Parts: sequence; C-alpha cells; structure tokens
Amino acid sequence: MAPVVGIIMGSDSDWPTMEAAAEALAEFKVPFEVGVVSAHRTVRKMVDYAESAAGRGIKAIIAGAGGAAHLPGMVAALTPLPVIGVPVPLKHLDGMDSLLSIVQMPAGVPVATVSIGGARNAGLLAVRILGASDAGLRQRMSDFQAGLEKLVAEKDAALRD
Ligand code: RP5
Repeated sequence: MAPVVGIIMGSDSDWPTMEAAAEALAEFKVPFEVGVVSAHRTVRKMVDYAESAAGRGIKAIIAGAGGAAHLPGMVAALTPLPVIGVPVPLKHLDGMDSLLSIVQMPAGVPVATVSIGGARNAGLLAVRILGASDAGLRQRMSDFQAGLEKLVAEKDAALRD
C-alpha cells in the first residue's frame, strides 16, 4: 500500500527514538515511509521532500530532530500538510534544546509538538489525524483507547489482590 504518513529525521542517530512512531503506525496498519532528511546537511532534499509529499499521497508528516531542531518547522513552512514534531534528546541539555526549537513556531506555521522523545504519541496523533476522515481507523483508535482504560483498571485491581 502507498504510504500516507512520512516519518523523517535529521540523522540516522535519531532512529532509536523515532522507531516508536513507526511501531505505532504499524499497530494501526497505517502505511508509512521512513527517511533521513536533514534541515542543515541536506537542505535541497528537505525542500524536495516537503514540497512533493502532498502530491505523493502523504497526509501527515512526523519529523524528529535533536539539538538545533529546525527540521519540523522548515518542513511545515514548505507543505500544507499537518506536521508533528518530535524533540529528540541528545547528550547535552536533555532534549530541552530540541523541544524549544520545535515548539516555538511563529504564528501561521504550526507544528504539533509532542513531548521530548515522544515519538509513540506522534504516531498515535497521526492515526487520529487520518481517522478524522476514515471511520474504520477512528474505530480502531476508540478500541485502542478502551484497551488503555481496561489495562489501567486491571493494574488498579491488581494493587488490591
Ligand atoms: C540533528 O543533529 C539530528 O536530528 C540529530 O538529532 C543531531 C545529531 O546528528 P548526528 O551528528 O548524530 O548525525 O540534526
């Protein structure tokens, strides 16, 4: 099936963090593509990727980067698609640098920023975005949420066993 979500990251070193977004999409059987696209090291590739994504059938982009994390914001500036930013924590500053780089976008160019290292939620948010126009996917998200509720109830009950 043709990919409908693009997962991109500034470096292959971001993959251990970003993998969780791919796993979430796979759980919901949402086809996705993965690639390294750097805002600083491969500027022309970033422009090509962002400008061509909608035309290729991509409906949401998950972009992760660490440090001076300009990739999500630059991609959001180049595409009308929803962009979800994942702040990747690096060795220094515990990801605060990535978080602030991604979340502090100027009005007019939104990036839906998840928590530091929160790639799983980025994947789940992409599922919800697609689910807004896909009843089957929306139902699977509702089922998933019911599963979370059941799990918490079981753990709660286990405390008193
Ligand atoms: C950022 O620089 C990347 O997103 C990565 O988090 C960070 C370090 O990249 P490498 O030096 O590990 O390739 O652009």
